[in-house]
Amino acid sequence: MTLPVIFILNGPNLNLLGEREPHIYGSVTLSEIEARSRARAETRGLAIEFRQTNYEGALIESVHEARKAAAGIVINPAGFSFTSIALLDALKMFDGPKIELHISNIHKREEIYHHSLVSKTATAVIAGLGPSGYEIAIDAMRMLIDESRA
Ligand code: CA2
Repeated sequence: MTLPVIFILNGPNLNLLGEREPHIYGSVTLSEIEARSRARAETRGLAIEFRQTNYEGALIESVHEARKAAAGIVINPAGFSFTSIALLDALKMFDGPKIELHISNIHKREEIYHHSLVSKTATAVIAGLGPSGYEIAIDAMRMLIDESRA
């Protein structure tokens, strides 16, 4: 039996995680987060497609691809959260569960980080749990997929 696939999409600058601002984002790299996500997905009977891009169009194309290939999307849109109506529009066209994820608690930070456009279409939002948020998002995605099938 083929496992449901979850797309885990990461936006701009997250490739540099672990290199700067450890007081906000921690010292874990995105590769380490990917490895932890793979291990967690395996225990939950899910397959993952883990991607990072610094380009808005590439992120949108991954969302389009997910419409055919994924049972759910976990997305850390990073800076595009606050600017991209195009990303919001693409996510609106994805019918399955969508979890918006931020490593930091965006609401505790400066005003420019308080209004995510992506939240307007997200099934759920996770913020402030650090890199563990990815593993928690995978657990939550398993629950949402099971609920949608019940
Ligand atoms: O907390 C998050 O996950 C964010 O989505 C990260 C974004 C920021 O614009 C959001 O407000 C919250 C920024 C990612 C910056 O990535 C860095 C990588 C290395 C060092 C510092 C930041």
